[in-house]
Amino acid sequence: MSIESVDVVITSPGRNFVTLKVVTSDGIVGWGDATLNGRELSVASYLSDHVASMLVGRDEDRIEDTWQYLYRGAYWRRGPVTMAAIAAVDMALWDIKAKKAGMPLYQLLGGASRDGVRVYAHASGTDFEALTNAITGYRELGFTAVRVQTGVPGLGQIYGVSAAGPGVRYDYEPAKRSGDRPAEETWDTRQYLNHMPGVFAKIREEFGTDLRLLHDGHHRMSPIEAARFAKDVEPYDLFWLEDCTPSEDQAALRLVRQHSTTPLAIGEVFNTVFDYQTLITERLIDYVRSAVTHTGGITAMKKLLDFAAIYGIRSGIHGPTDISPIGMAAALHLDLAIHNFGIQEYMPHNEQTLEVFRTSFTFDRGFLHPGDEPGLGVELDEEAASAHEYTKAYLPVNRLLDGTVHDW
Ligand code: GCO
Ligand code: MG
Repeated sequence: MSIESVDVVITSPGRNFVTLKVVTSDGIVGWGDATLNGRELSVASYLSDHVASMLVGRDEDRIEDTWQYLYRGAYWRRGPVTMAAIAAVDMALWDIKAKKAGMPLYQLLGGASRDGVRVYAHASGTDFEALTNAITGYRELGFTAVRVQTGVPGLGQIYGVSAAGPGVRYDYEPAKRSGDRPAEETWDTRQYLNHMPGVFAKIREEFGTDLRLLHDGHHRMSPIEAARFAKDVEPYDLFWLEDCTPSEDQAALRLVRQHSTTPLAIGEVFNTVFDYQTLITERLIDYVRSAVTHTGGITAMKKLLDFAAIYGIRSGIHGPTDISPIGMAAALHLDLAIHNFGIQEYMPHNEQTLEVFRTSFTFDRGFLHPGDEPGLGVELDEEAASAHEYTKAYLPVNRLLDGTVHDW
């Protein structure tokens, strides 16, 4: 048996997704997520122009060999485009292998280590009232953990805050269909640092100590600013502070660690285990934030999480809406199987997306399960997908008040 065809499906049910379809000579279909937000077509081209023809005729069971063939074989290593392409192939091959075994993927990864996967939702609001409405809404839905982002007085629309006003919002979506150029946002770290700790104080007063609270700094602070922030919010018991500094500077977190016990999470823009070498071996983080889709797939992610486990570091796999339900399924199977699971991000996809990608996920009082269908448990409906044409969308560009470009 061998791989017979490899195709790329691009669809845009409210947002863009790139999916790889691998079919074997005996008709088994495997799906992989290759979505790279704002740069989708580059991964689609990498796969259809350069990878597809190499896969046809290969033994679909040789997953590790295929991974090394694409990673080492390209000579040019790492980077989000390459690693998203490899991830899509890897996921599709694991999907096929588990379908052949007649088992949900997590069984092949060692079986379930827990009954369900604790997930966190995104609660946001332009002001405190809108934010508390969102938190209350998520608590009523059963969530035990929420990420909190809120507006900063004096700044306009900023990262992580739904512009749609009070209430529970499922559809915060940073990629904007803004024509040929990205939309722009404004930022001022000083105003943010002065505002945010007070918000956490009020949330603890209002909601008590049970609720797990997370926060995303989205790479905007310098090391010394991040150290101050992590120290200021220490009394409010954050589950984690994410991406407090620009992540490529691994040594920056040494300073943050010296000043605070607030747990740190980083890695959604990383692509390989090498991006974590200092962070993990020096125990500078508590949670690994990579997406399976952007880190070379299930094969690479399992190795990364096993490496982290040796240092007592846990998983916090990236799961925003720009990871397709296929990438999310890959995360859930890993989450269920590994011992060093921490938490899983969960931004539910909109209804249009779920009509294109049929999942078998179940949600029960704050915990997700990938379901027990053989394989990843997600099937793409190609007819439904073809109704949604690709539409260019970009993540915003961020500027300081004086116009200087800043990390978004
Ligand atoms: C998160 C992330 C996302 C990213 C998005 C970019 O923690 O969920 O920061 O919201 O901004 O995935 O494509
Ligand atoms: Mg993030």
